[in-house]
Amino acid sequence: MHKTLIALALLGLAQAAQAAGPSILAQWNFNSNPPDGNTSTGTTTPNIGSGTASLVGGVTATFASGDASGGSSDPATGDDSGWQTTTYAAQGTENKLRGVQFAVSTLGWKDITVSWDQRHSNTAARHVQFQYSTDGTTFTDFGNLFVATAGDTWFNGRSVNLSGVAGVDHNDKFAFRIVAAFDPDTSTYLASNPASTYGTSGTWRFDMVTVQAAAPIPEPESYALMLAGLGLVGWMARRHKLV
Ligand SMILES: [Ca+2]
Ligand SMILES: [Ca+2]
Repeated sequence: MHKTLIALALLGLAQAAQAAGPSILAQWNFNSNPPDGNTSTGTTTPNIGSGTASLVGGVTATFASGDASGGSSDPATGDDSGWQTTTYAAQGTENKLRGVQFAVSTLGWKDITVSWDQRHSNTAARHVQFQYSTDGTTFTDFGNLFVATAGDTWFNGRSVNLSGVAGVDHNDKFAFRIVAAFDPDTSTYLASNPASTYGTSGTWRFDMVTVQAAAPIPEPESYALMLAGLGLVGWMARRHKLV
């Protein structure tokens, strides 16, 4: 009985310790797997975890270099692709209705953060809105607009922290969008390069799209084991004092 309790307690504590760190639920590096030495080929299948990537509105996509124009944070060399998107909305239309979408189950996890690298071409939209969904169909703006300060430039490590946002944790319908937004002051798209004019053929290129959870949501059995462990420690402490 005694040995069984100790074993259970150790198991519970070990599980809790093992599960304590952050975990990547899904990541897209868009690189061909296996590498083929050609950055104009790639994949929208995640390189870590599982999820789906799709296009929003009339946006079209190909693959292009993740190393060019300063490069993304992808450590891959030789065959580093990014997801090259274009065919954005005509000037003055479809605010926040064109971009990219990713769906990733957060079942069993909490405190979700999303990060990504994004290259703006000179004529691509300057303003970027992040949106999330808890049902996979209705999307809500989250956070401030990201604003490009130049064109033909990668902006690496854009991120949003969805900790505490209702419905995001432990949800197999979680999804998010990164969409082109009007300049809030003029209700028109501005070009990423201040010297350029916005155009529908401007491109946004994505790389290292990463969904991370800060912590798992412990299973009831883990709680029970942890409580058993704590109970045992208390019992041993009391016993020690009495001796
Ligand atoms: Ca390739
Ligand atoms: Ca890449």
